[in-house]
Amino acid sequence: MIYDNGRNEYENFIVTEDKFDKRFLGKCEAIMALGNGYMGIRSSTEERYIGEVRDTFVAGTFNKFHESEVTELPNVADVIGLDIYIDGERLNLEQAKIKDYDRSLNLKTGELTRTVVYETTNGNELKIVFNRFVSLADKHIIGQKITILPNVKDVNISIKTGINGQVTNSGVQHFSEGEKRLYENKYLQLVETTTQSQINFVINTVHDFKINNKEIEPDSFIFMDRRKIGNSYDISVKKNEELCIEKISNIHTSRDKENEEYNLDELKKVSYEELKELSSKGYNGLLIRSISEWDKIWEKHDIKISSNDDFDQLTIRFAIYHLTIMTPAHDNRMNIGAKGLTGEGYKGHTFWDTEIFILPYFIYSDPYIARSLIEYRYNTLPGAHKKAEENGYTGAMFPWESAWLEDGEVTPVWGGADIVTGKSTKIWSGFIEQHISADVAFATWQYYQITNDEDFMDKYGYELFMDIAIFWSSRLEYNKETGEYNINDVIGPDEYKEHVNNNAFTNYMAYWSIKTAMGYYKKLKEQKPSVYSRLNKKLKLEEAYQSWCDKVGKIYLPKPNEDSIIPQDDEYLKKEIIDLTKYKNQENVGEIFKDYNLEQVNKIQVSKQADIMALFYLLENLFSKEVKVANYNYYEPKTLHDSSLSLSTHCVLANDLGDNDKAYNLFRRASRIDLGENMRTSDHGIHAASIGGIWQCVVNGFGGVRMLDGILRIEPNLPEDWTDISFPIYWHGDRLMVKITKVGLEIENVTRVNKQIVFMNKGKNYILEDKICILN
Ligand code: IFM
Repeated sequence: MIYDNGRNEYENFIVTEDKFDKRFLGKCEAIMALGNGYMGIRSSTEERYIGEVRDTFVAGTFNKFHESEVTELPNVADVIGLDIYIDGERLNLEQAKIKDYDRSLNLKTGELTRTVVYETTNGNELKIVFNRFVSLADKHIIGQKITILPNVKDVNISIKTGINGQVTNSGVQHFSEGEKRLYENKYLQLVETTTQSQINFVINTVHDFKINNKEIEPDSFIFMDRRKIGNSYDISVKKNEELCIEKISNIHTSRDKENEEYNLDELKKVSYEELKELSSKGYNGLLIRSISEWDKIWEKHDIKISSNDDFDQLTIRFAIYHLTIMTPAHDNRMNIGAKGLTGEGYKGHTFWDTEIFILPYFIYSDPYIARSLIEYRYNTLPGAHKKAEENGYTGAMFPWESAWLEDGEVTPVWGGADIVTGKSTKIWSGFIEQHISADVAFATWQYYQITNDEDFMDKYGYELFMDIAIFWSSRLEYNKETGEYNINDVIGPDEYKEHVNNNAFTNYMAYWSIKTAMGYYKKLKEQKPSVYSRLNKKLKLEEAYQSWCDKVGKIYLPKPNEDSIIPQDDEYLKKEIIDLTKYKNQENVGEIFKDYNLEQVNKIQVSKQADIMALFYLLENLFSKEVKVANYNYYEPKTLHDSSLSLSTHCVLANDLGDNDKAYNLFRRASRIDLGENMRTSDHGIHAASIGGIWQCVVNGFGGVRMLDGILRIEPNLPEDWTDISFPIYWHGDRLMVKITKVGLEIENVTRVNKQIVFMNKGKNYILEDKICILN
């Protein structure tokens, strides 16, 4: 991989693969994926290879293939793939004598470009340039352009191209076949319908050809096959002539918000007409529209980092790019998958990754989108109630993995191999990883405190809080011996510890959820009688409040022991301690499972990811620095960072605790999870939470931005290698530009909705009006 190919306006905006290696197709398919939140397409090459994973996803279009399987995001018919034959020889880089190769994703424009110069077996030399984008302006549009230039001799070129529904999710076909049709001898259309959720997909595509910029109409021949429609084109191209093929496609579904009223015939017509109209603008015309939307993204969100290593600047842009393309900002019935829209990993499901790792970026940078993502949780309340009922509780028990609004829990039950039993490992998270309900409450609170969006709270936020507190109250278990309430048999954030009692993170967060709901209960009763009476009717609030009052003070909250260590759960500190050096130095995550199965790992003091550290990060004010340091030093050496969610939290914590070098080192490791040199880490898709975590490292960590009990705190601590950084944040509806240098901090209120904004720095309160500078 090459990271410094960008020049001038594209400096630190370009990610490049400089060598074709079929062993590592997955890496660039995922990290160079294209998308716009409506859809995402893995960047598999046009020509096919064994080992490729060719995926196109449309957000929120889940399907359940069979009763025995869980709902997943189906892989939609492919328009990207096509076969190119040069004098009868299929383009295949495995066999070609490659003279030049470059595949680059331009993060600034969202365009993917691949240039190949190669020698054919009959002594010709061809330069082929492939360009591609998924439009950020016209969200249904995919543009492709292929330019072919024979350098030595004339050639006959054949192209087989169209729409290919013969794709699956690892072998599972989610679609029944629909109509295939060629219109006006030019426009191809394929209809397919998901087998269970009955979502209609209409995919259209059209091709245009030019030689030396002059339109041509090559001989064509239509073909149809099961779930497949296409055209073959034959074209003769002379030496040094340039053949340019443009393929413009669109995808529409019956789940599109704007299509709720449409029937299939109308959808076919509308989508076909859209393609006709938009394709007339040509690849370049459509690309320009898309780029102008990308320009707005960069203008609004770009973060400038002056570092000794330019990779740091590229990294944050890589994060902003992916945060943009992974997010279905257009529809509050949808959320972000743990792999975004870049792979089949985790089946497109939403986890706490959104609330704790990704939402902070949106809350501080694009609150409108943050609101939509939390509204999704509100819309999934029927599923959360269903889950609570199935488990004998009341209130909102959010599913660990979430898909359709009404689904409830969709975590698969069986996972990877158990090296001891030879069976599949049971995935307990869907049954007992329950902190997600508190995570949703926390995100709701964070959104509210940072935006002051009272309308959101009235419509959704207060209700979420009340419903979540009702769940926790019903979940608490009374311990007669201690007279306290426990939460037994759970998995905390650290998934290497299953069936534990009193996971500190879960207990504290449950306590915090109830406490905060109680505060809101009083506020509603006193200040918002109509909201109160609506919710009281719906949720029997008075009764609920009584139970919160009875229980909240008796919830068991694990306290620091004589060494200041908070037990992660009732048993953790009693477990065996082993030498973890081998696994701490591993190149790939999960090496421990080559030696132990999960049951054995359960018995060792080893953690997969941040657990107590995540608690310190969220409820920062509850713990002293001394306790934080002691716990960091105790737990981090036992943490393998086998989850991509771990490094960024540790980075922020290390920075808070004053170990700036360690923090920077952790940041560099976090930023390499997807973008780095390891060619295997992203095979199943990028790590969405870790990408949100990169932003957290930069803004919450080194930038020192935090909301503490409703107050803005900005307390930067730049790495040694950085000279300055600047970034925008939104606070109570105002856009603030924060600039941090080695000598101090400058904050400007660009929008001035609020006359004054109070913020804290090093224990002192400041008032921001227009602009303020604080010297170190
Ligand atoms: O949500 C995470 C979890 O914390 C660790 N395993 C992967 C999940 C999805 O990213």
